[in-house]
Amino acid sequence: MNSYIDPSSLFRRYHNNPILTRQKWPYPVNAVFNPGAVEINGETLLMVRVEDMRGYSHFTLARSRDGKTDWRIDEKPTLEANYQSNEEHYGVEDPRIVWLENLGVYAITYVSFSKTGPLVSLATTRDFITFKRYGALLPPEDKDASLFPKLIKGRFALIHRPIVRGEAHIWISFSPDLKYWGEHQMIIPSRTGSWDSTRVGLGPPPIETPEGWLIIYHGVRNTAAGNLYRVGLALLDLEDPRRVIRRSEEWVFGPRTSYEYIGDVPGVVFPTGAIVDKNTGEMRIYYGAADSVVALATANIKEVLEYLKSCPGQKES
Ligand code: M1P
Repeated sequence: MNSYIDPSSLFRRYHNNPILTRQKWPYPVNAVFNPGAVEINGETLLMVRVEDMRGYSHFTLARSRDGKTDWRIDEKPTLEANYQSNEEHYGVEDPRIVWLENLGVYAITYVSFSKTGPLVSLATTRDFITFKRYGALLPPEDKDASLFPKLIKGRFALIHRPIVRGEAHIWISFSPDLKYWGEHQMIIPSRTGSWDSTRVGLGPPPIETPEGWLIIYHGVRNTAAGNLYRVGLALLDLEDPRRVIRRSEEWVFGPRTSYEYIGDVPGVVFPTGAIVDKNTGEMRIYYGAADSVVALATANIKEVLEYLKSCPGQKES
């Protein structure tokens, strides 16, 4: 008999959550949440979505030596939206960051709130001081996007979440140059009747592991009390990430605490950044809670992969 791994034991909340709040911000804001995460020179850098008192968002950096304590927050916005443009007219949201070795840059995919709806946009940077904007990658409505941190068979690969006829599933697309995108394919659909029946969307960027690309995603169920945002897992083939090797039937993390239930949008855990300590196997998952604060959960990547290997493979369609 297979030993049962309790999925709710995999992600453990940091005891000093939430780690970042609007009260700690150096200037007046409404909320801080859904940060991109990256490790640079041994420091953890969070690119935090900051919502101002108009309801528009920009990004501000917070840095910590251990990724848990003593956060140093930039005194002013690090990347403001270009409010004059159509693309970023209502602000920028939910960054995901990868290091692109082949270009020697960090790539930030984010949601631009355009006049015609949410778009997936791209900016690159070497130093998180100056940024090169590439504009929108695909037409609206699209969100929850990240590049893979390496080329797949010589091409860039992007996971994203278009809305097609009201349905919100996770897709993958490929590009030779970050400009022209094609071979669009749905890979992780929402599941009727399940905890992720209403919508799904990518969380942190795909994480390369010996077992495949680890995908942490959010799933939404619409309930009588509103939407519930929880977290599930999937594993994609390393060579061909269009192939889903495993997908959890259960959610592994969901709202339980007061800071996940009391805020602008109650009942939301929304991971957008993850950093794996290669020495200890500890994975730090940074998430927005209730669209109001930044919180941290930790997991052991080996345990996560063991659990995923016990999950069903994707049925061939
Ligand atoms: O309010 C919860 C989240 O809702 C949206 O996510 P999605 O469209 O994937 O359901 C996003 O706007 C996100 O920023 C927000 O945290």
